[in-house]
Amino acid sequence: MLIIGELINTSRKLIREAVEIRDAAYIQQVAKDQQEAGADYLDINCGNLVEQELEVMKWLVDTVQQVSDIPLCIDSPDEAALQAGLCLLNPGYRPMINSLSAEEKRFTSVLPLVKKYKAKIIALCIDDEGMPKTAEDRLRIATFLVNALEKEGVSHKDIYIDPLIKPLSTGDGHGLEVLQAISMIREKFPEISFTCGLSNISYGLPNRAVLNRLFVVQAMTMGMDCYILNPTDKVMMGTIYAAQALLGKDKYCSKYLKAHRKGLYA
Ligand code: THG
Repeated sequence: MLIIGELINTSRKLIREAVEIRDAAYIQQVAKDQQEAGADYLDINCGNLVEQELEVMKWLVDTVQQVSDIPLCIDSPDEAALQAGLCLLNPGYRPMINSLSAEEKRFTSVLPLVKKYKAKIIALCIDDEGMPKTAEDRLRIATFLVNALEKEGVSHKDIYIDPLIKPLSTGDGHGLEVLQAISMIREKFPEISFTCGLSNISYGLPNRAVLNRLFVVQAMTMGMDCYILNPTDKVMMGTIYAAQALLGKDKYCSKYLKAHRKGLYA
């Protein structure tokens, strides 16, 4: 299981305010909190600051790297912002790029960055026809993505397919479609990974935490092995450590026990 900490995102009010006054100490505290909570990567996203995105991306990467040595996941809809963040990263680890998709323009513009930075790549199940509707749509788009990336020399092990989670509030089938898609794609490509922005599932509904917590386990049961989420949520982290052990992915329950000793979950 790989955890990508989602908290450094300017769509969050506190982060946006800290960015506006360039409050490095606050950003650095959020980075340290996520690292101590067990994050493997830190997502860096300022995509909603369109005009200033490049400058803010550089500042965030620089600010975070002063206090944290875990790998960064550079998250932007804009290729220039991805490049601006990637070129500042500490050498010595494989960064993650979030993301490319099967949209022709997006695929061709982000692919050179994947190669240049030897990055792990999150590949979104979206193509020029738009958002996927069914599990079959997701399988078709994922198949295109994995084959196209493989042709360009990207190893299956470095591909993280994001099946694209849509809010359950906008369609009764939006949970099940994703669960079916994970299982179908996993069967076809046993070596790839999956990731997703988990909290999309509960958008627009009350008591979001219970939906997020159950969906985490359902998706893991189908083969999800990486999440973009808030790692300081100890109840969520406990659910993940427990599910991992129960699914036979944690030899001698050692990760479960270690995280327990460190007090990482409730
Ligand atoms: N897939 C991929 N990348 C992604 C997403 C995805 N990156 C961005 C996003 N989705 C995941 N990251 C976040 C970061 C913060 C929040 C949600 C997702 C968050 N949301 C608050 C909430 O849900 O209540 C609202 C914001 C606030 O706090 O004001 O915190 O799907 N590949």
